[in-house]
Amino acid sequence: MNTEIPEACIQAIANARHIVVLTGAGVSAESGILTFRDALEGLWAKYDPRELATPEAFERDPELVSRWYDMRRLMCRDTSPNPGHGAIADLQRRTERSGGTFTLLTQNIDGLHQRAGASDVIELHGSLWKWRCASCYTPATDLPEPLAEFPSPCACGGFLRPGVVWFGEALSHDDLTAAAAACDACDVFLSVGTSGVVYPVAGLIDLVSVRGAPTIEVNPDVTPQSGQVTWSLRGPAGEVLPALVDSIGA
Ligand code: BJW
Ligand code: ZN
Repeated sequence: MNTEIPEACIQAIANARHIVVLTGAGVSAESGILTFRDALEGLWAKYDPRELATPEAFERDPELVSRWYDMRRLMCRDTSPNPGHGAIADLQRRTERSGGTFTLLTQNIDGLHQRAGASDVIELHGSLWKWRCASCYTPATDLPEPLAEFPSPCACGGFLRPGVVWFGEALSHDDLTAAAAACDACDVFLSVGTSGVVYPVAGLIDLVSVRGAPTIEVNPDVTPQSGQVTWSLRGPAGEVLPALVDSIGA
């Protein structure tokens, strides 16, 4: 790995009593999950994900939107966590073993952090694995893989939808409050694989920066936050994070 990790960055993580990690689609890229802004492949190439991830799209074409999310659900089922997910889970274990606090915030809906062994993950944009009725909100259980019908009906006459947060929808108040409280209290904030353009999550880093606490970004590309963070580690999460965690002796 060519990315050099500054010693001060390693020490900031090694000495922190409370670490917040915020992840986005980039952490799952090396598991073969397309990031949100990647062009979709094959059958789905003609659709813009930004236009499918809305309540209006589901209302207009529930079959199309159900098929898209079900395709993604199966894609996530059929892949595995990568070394980036593993390093985050290792860092959580190391931090908690030594009596510290670790808060893992993710915008991802794929469940790969949990499969890598992370616990208490705050899924700010929901989960592909928790569907519910769009009309009566009843949670759906034992969904077939793939779904049997597109869209799948609820007993109330409504349709099932994925338990994710679409554009224009509110994030869970409790999750957002917990995320903000962690950002207000942490000693170091690590942002991994997010383009940093989707609010309110993109604003969480400001709660850390304003206090002068160190912030770290892991991303192969420049983001709107690159000029603001204390350290920008340029490279893929699956390489940078294991190197970072190794260097603190987790
Ligand atoms: C790698 C890598 C490797 C690649 N290693 N890295 C303030 C200003 C302007 C607009 C707004 C605002 N506040 C709210 C808005 C509106 C809107 C918004 O933010 N719009 C912007 C786009 C302008 N926000 C909302 O609508 C939110 N709701 C809201 O504000 O509600 C208000 C309300 C209050 C009360 C009542 C009602 C309403 C909701 C936002 C929900 C976003 N949902 C989605 C879809 C989830 C389901 C699904 O996946 O289908 O969440 S959108 C999509 O973007 C998804 C992602 O979680 C999210 C963030 O994307 P992410 O994770 O950053 O991925 P990418 O693809 O953008 O970037 C990948 C990155 O990885 C890149 O940087 C790569 O370089 C990098 N990378 N390989 C490391 N190997
Ligand atoms: Zn219903």
